[in-house]
Amino acid sequence: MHRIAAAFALTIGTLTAGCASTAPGSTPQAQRVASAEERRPNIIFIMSDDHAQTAISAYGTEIGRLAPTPNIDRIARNGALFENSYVTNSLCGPSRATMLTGQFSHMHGFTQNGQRFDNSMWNWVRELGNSGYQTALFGKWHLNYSPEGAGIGEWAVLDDQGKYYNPDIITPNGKSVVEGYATDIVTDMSLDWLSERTDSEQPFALLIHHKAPHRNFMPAIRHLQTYLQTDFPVPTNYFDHYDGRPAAAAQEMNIYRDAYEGHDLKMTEEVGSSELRFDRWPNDFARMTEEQRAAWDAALQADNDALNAANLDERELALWKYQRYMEQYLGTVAAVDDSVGRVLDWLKASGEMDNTIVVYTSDQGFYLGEHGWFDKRFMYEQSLRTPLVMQYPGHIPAGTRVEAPVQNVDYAPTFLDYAGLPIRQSIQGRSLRPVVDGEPPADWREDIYYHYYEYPGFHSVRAHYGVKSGRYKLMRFYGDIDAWEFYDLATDPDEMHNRFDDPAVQGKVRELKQALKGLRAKYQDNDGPAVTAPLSLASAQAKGRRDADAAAGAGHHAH
Ligand code: SGN
Ligand code: CA
Repeated sequence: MHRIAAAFALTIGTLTAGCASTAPGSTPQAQRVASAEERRPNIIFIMSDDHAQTAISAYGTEIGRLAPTPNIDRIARNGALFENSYVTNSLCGPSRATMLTGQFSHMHGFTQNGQRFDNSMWNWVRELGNSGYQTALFGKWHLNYSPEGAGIGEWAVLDDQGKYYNPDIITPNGKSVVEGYATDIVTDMSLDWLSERTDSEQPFALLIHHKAPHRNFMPAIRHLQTYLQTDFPVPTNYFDHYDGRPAAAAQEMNIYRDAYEGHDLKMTEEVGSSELRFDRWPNDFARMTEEQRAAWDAALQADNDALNAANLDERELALWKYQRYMEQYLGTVAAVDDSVGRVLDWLKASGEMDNTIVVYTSDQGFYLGEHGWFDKRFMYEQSLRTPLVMQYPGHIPAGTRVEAPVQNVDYAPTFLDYAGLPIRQSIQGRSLRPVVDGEPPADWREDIYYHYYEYPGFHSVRAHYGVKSGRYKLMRFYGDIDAWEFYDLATDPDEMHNRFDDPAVQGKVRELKQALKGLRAKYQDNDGPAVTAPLSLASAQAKGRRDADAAAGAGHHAH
């Protein structure tokens, strides 16, 4: 099924054929001899890219009900679901660097995409490797060209953002195209590695990093029609006017205005034609085989023809685009869920289940039409939140729900803790182990700190920092749009009413400013204006600028 370059085959071995099933991909290993108590736990860290909490059925959402994720839910059922799981900077590269190092963006230095991560920096995977773990990473890296020098035992990564179909895969032996669907390829490589581990007495740490459901949201052929008939509920603020929120007004991530009709929404030119409308980066489709493309076109033709035949007005078209976006996005999630199922089935069949910690998370959340948006970046709830479920049978009680606020700086210390290693000084997060054990330390954080930097950049979201403290949130945008926002999530969960200037909440605003100052001092973040620095008047009228590709970093879409 997969065409593999010779160099690649040498490193990884033959990939298993057939990807669609949830059956174990490979022959189970012999049962372990040692008991769980005698061994340190294996770790399987599964991370997808841009997966909204709202698109996971374990989170009890309406979208989850319409597009369930039964396998991700298995992890939650077997172990813990984190109800308040947040990122520190809602963007791919910074998040990944944070998860590896346990540090906020300004400490590890990778604040925006397009920068180069210093692979020689300390990371938890290398640390576990040094202490006797077998380690591997398959899928998206996106911190620089490859993980070379990061101390990961074996790896094969998607080039840059990664492609859904026939992706370029980089290994220590070079780069080559692997035919197939990215989510399935990454899963096959992971299961092959698990099956072929030579010393099954050594614990392992395996990182499975999917490209999906990242833009341009291309499902596997088998999932192209899965949600075509589903009517997804349109968010009440899909047609948001952004009153009182100048940075929200200036973004360029609106589904009906900024998503490309061909590249993102897969709309065609006219009835009977399969030619895509505006396809900004044609390579995502051009790289498909003829067979793949024919199957793709056939699956969407009727739906596209119907749209082209209908004479929709602007509002109707915007609503149609929302449905198409959801169908495509959730179609890619379906393959990720299949993948999680295959991994869990493998664990069960191999006898490793009880001695393995399995984590499912994403590099951040994502907008599914809230405020009219796709993408992430803002400190509003949908992109600040990230899914987090974790199982460790016999250690984390099944069905645990964690309310304590956690952040992705906590992952590295958690893995060190479970592996019996000391938590190093540089780490700014804390182990989640006592938290899932139901005994969070008395001084567990109440407030979370956030800082987004990438502007100018894709989608024109202004730099901002902020604090979330229980039901309240305070954010400061800075740069050409210099503005504060304050929300009471208990009365305004959709963050539509910026109450920063409301006299009734000035006590709370002062309190949160104090908290923000404290967090910036605690985490040693001096980037951006001081909390006490006054707003500059000149910035108030700043307008968004269209699509700041130029600033998004060299090598982006260079294929
Ligand atoms: C690409 C996407 C953007 C996305 C960034 C960052 N465009 O540039 O929509 O915001 O990645 O995503 S795409 O059409 O080329 O996919 S991130 O996950 O790397 O942070
Ligand atoms: Ca991402």
